[in-house]
Amino acid sequence: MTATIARISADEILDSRGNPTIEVTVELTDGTTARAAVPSGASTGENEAVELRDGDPHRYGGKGVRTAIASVTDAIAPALVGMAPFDQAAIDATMIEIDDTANKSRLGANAILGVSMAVARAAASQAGIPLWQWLGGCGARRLPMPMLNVINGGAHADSGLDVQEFMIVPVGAPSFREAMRFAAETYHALREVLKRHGYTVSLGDEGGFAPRLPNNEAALEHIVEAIEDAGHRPGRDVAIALDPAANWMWRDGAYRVSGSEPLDSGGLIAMYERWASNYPIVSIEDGLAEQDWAGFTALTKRLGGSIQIVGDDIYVTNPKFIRSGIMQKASNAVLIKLNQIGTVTETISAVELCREAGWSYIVSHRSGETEDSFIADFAVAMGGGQIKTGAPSRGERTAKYNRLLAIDRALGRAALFANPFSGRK
Ligand code: 2PG
Ligand code: MG
Repeated sequence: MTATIARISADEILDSRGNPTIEVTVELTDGTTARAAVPSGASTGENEAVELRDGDPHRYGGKGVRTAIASVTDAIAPALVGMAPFDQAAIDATMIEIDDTANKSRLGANAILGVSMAVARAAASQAGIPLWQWLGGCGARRLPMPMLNVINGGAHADSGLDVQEFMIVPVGAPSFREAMRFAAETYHALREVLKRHGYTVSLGDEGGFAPRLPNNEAALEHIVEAIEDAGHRPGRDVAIALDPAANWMWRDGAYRVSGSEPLDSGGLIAMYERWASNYPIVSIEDGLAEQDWAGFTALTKRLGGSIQIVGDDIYVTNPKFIRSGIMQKASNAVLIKLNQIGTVTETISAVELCREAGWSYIVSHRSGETEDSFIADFAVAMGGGQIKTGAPSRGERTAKYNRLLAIDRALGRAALFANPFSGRK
């Protein structure tokens, strides 16, 4: 007889910023136990599914998750006990039905996602196969190209930089393992470059450096210098990806970028165009603010032929918004975050939409993470060939990279790894 769900419980643990988050445990009737912990963003999109916080100022500054835990134990568990863990879609649909809101605000997306992920793990464990194989099937064997955030700005650091994430992409590496070597070497070279120029090398939320540089161009310059110092060729071996997270720059009807007059969409796009011609940039995420759909379309028209244009806050992994994006040609790629939408099933639907449109998709961490490495397995399972999960430093980031190294080892010669940008530039 197939095991069914016997018990679901939840605990309040800490994320990498020291804020509480939820960890869910699912136990099956045969004793199989699986856990999952939920991450949390700082630069969130307006339409993300709601993360339930207690709001009690006497505990964790209002950020406690006891109400989300109560959602799991009092509302979700009674409905799911007795169901088969293999019925991921039915389990997620049941939680969506009980919640009965458009943005998961009754039960909390943190409660729902914790259960959804833990159920997937329990199912994989019951089936006796790794999570990436359970979610991706026997064809899953593509390791993702990593995008590693090496200079942190925006809402992730007090570096004063407008661009939230300056990432390196080891495009010329022949394997995932070598990609991690290229990245770690460049990261260490960057530390020396920054020190040489007199900057501090303290870290931001995602493990990248948070130097108080005079402007965004200085960050790009120093990264190119670091790639060379590490013995790699800028653009050929290691390229650059940006997440300006432009919501952060949009104030009082204009984009505010230090060292420049207030800009409209056209001005900001012209600035990206300049950067793209001066530096080896392969991808720009959230180049415009989330309400600036026309700006997104204009940026895609302008640079989308040669560069990956990614939507994050504008789509919030929600098939409804991704569908509009496809109609409006607002980008050519989507950032995929499980907790923006709140269930494994809906996240897979978002990925399927990208595939149908011939768009790229990048599985992503959040700036507030845990040691949970679910997204590493998820990235291999979805086969999109890209992941972004921070610097090659700090345990909550290396947990994902190290899990991918383990999957790479398990796949051995069957592993596939390719430069997703080779056809573009
Ligand atoms: C982003 C993410 C992850 P946050 O904007 O892409 O890097 O940041 O989790 O703070 O939304
Ligand atoms: Mg983003």
